[in-house]
Amino acid sequence: MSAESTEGRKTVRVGTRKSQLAMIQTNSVVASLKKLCDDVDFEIISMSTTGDKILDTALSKIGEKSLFTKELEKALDDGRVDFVVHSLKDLQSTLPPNMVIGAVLEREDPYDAVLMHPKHATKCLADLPENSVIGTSSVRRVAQLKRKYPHLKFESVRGNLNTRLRKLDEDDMYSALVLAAAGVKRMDWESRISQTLMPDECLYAVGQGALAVEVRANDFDTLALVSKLNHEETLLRCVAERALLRELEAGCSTPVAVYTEIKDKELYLTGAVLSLDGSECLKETMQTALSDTQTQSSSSADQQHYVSVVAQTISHQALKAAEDLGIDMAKLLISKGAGDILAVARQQNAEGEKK
Ligand code: DPM
Repeated sequence: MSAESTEGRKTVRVGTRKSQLAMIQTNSVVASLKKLCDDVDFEIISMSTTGDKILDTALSKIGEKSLFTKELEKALDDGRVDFVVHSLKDLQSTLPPNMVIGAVLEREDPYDAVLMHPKHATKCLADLPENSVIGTSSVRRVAQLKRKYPHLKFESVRGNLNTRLRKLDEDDMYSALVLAAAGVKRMDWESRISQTLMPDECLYAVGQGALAVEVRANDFDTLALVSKLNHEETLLRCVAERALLRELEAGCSTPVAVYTEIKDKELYLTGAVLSLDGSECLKETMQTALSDTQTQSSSSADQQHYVSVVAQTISHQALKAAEDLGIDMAKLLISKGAGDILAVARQQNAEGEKK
């Protein structure tokens, strides 16, 4: 951790993107930490990322990985900030080797939501006229929704959430947007949600709705501080989801979708891999027992990573079971042809990029 002030209080510097949503998320994490430890001061340092600057290209077509995280990770690496708050779904399944996820907070609503143009306010997707245009840059959403709603068209829409909502309301281009309900709720726009997409029509993205705190792997003081924020159930679900993504060697711009649930100490994972046009869809569900018999050894020397997540206070058996579930799901999907579907999707994304 960083600078100690004259009164012996520590100041922890927190990195964040500049968008309103990112600021809301970071402020809420800092507010939670302040409640848990009153002897630490926090300084929020905001910055723009590549993803914020390139607004005219579909996300899936920008070759660059870690679009929204790279500049922040650089600041973390340089020691300019002590931790960074992210939407977990924006964090790659493999982080730089000296970075870890030190906390995963309780998940907000993980589903996707439909926000209608005011003139369609009372409709749902099924009621929209033929060829209505739905704004989303997510290949995952497009692939799934094309299957369910073949009468609709899908167009990329970029920019932060404020920009997108303005485009929906003021341009006549889009009949509706599909956005993560979590972001919409954090922005206090819940009243704009006309429809929430349930798992039978649209599975969510890996990590969607959960916030994560990224820390330097060797900064044990900050790790100890932020670990207080962990939400065990969210963390175990997200470890399984991230393990699936990592094992499929897929990124945030590939059509991979999930659903997870913990019931009676069993973790359930539904994973899906789709072709970009939705014509192909592999979908499987598996489960594993989360035994909680083992207690922790909390020596920082034997720090274990589970898809870059460090959680000293959560049973390693449970973490391992969650990670293995994601890996087994990837193997099952690959045995059914997921590798080919993803290879074609990657190829098509790359072709789109050249045009
Ligand atoms: C990632 C995707 C999107 C974001 C792809 C996906 C959506 C892109 C788009 C990986 N990151 O979901 O299939 O809508 O064009 C993002 C949002 C949030 C985090 C906004 C959103 C807020 C919700 C959360 C962008 N990242 O998805 O509406 O914290 O999970």
